[in-house]
Amino acid sequence: MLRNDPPHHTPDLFADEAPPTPRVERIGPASVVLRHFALPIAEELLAAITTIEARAPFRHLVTPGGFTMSVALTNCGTLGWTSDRSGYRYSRHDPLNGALWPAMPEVFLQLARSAAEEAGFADFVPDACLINRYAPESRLTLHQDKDERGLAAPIVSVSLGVSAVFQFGGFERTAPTQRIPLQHGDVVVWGGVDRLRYHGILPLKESWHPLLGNLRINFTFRKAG
Ligand code: MD6
Ligand code: FE
Repeated sequence: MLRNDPPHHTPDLFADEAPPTPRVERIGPASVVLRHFALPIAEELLAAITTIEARAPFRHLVTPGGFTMSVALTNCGTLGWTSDRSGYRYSRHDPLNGALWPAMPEVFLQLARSAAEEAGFADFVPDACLINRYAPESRLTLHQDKDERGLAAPIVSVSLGVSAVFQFGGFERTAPTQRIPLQHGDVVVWGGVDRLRYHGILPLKESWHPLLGNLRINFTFRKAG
């Protein structure tokens, strides 16, 4: 503001806005949302995903119970998560073509490590990155992430594109859930005592993001092996 503004000066358009949300929001004893943490590198991340999906396309997996998931998934890293009628598992090979999953880009590794560190988990080295793509109405019902061997390591989860509502529950499916809106660039980190909490994503609302149209992409880094 100019110091000698006349009294009738047009008010600052932003002066009445709520203060920006805190950069770090604690959602559990060992869980935080790092608001906009990935924003500066969002376009670099999306370019890397384009390269990954050229080799390992997004697909709708079938659950052991015979349902086709509404979310489309691919992976990068040494281990990839897959599902079919015989169960959920981590595999070194993409079942679509038998090839190794694409390598984890350096920019992914650095993001995972720095976000984990910001949340108090030093030296996080993920070996698996699940990439989920949501179209309008896609959802992820409440689940626990328990197929990983490395339950001591945190999970780092990055949201890009259209906003979604994340449900963060307890240790039983029926426990009450917090509803946390996740926006483009937000990163969730959790581990420790929260590592096995139920969580999910409510059906995606039709909406528009300049970089991803009506889609949301989420990727989660884990130590699976
Ligand atoms: C999603 N995320 O945000 C789904 N799992 O689209 C997850 O299922 C998830 O965000 C474990 C840890 C963090 C997550
Ligand atoms: Fe999960």
